[in-house]
Amino acid sequence: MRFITPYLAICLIAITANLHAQPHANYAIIPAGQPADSILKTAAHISPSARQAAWQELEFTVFFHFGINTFAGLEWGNKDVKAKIFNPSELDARQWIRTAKEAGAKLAILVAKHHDGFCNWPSKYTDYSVKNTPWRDGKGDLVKEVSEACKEYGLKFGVYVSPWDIHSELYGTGEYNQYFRNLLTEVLTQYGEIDEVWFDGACGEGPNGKKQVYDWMGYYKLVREHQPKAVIAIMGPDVRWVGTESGYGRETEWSVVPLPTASLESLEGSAGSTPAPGIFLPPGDIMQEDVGSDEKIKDAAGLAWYPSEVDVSIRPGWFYHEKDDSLVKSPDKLVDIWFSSVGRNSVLLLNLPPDKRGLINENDVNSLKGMRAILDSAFRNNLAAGAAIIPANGNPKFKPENMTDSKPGTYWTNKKGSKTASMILDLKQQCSFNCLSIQEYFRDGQRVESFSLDIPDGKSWKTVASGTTIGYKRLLRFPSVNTRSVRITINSSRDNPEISEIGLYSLPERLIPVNLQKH
Ligand code: FUL
Ligand code: CA
Repeated sequence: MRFITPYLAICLIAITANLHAQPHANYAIIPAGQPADSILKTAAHISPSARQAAWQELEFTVFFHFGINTFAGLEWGNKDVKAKIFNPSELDARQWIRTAKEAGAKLAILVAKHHDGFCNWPSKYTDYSVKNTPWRDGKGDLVKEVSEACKEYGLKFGVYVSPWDIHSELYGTGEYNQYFRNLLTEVLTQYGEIDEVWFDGACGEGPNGKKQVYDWMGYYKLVREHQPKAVIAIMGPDVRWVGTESGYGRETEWSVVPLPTASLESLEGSAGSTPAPGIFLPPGDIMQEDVGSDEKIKDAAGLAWYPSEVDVSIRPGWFYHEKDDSLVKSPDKLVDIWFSSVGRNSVLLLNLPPDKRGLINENDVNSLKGMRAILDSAFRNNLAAGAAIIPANGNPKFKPENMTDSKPGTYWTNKKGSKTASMILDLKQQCSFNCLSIQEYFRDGQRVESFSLDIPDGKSWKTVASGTTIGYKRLLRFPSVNTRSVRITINSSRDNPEISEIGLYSLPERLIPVNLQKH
């Protein structure tokens, strides 16, 4: 023992503890034979990486699908579409970003290359790009223009680079992965900071009828090397596709999910080409209704913080088509989507496809303005802000007012190990409201499994709304109530719940879905 200094001993204890519970890591490998309650506790303490946490707090992000398909009238392209048809007459990336910013978006993701293979920047590795188009006499660079507009307006910038390539002759051959890595490197190194890299999983046929085996680990390695702050989304280890393109996330949405053995191998580094700790290949079954319940994780060999992103287009297609001009989603529809994505522990990624002029169409702009106006007015006045909060079993170290200080970094919790909680909010006057917003201090993990909101009913209480998971944020709508006090109960939780924010709001009644319009 004489070689073990106190410092070394502390390190060894830390390493051993880490192997078991992995506190504050965004994944855990579960040793065989762990009892279910210990797995649940581990799950409750898995927390987002710094890049995942920063991404989650963005809440609302936008996509721009724009490229050769905009002019060909296609969604996926075909190999015969000529580059020269790309010719936006009034392209103004500043208008795109201004529109996004005014709608409240915090990050914009540009399709740099879609499945058609056309590059929206003048790549030196292919002729199929903006450099062989009449736009800006072949001198344009859309990735540059959008990234610069993002900097000007203070939005974060992301890129979509599709590995599927309908045009490249190399696709399906041994050389394609190097070609794709070359394109990716250009995008990752020429445009300043990138905060999200979006990889679609589509793997169709190329021009020679062959499919490609993608080198995911090689792609991830480039992203981590050149853009360490960027989350790698969808076919990547940081952000999970919610599983639909409807705009509606799950009511029960866990950010911690089980990982299959293949992913564990890459997590542990035994796959050989692991680019960084925590990198894994996404599990294949993320479209199912239940991705992370107690039942799902009870036999897990590994768990990871893998939060959900809800992508949806403001139009029927991902690219602009004139015939869809009358089919732009209405402000009310977008607000419903907001409640069902941001309000269900997900980040909303709303696609705004610029038109053939290279502008976000007036119809889309108007819908976005309408959505923003509704949200601004709905969330302007938190009726719980000045409430006196009386918790039943609080931990005295945490002030109840932490839940109404508008600071996501402060929270209240109850006694350690206690998995239920209850609190009464005295609103100090009669108030009318129909919406509850509640947030967990997600940087410590996601824990709440069931909660409810009650109002006084004679000598007892009556439940007016209830939910399962909370996570980063949960919004519940219900028919308006008029009351001076409410009770919030956490009925079950994977460990002591940490609540960072509570809000009570009043929405126009038409925004309460019909199926919720009675108590
Ligand atoms: C899908 C693609 O196939 C669509 O064209 C679109 O880019 C969407 C966001 O992802 O999988
Ligand atoms: Ca707070």
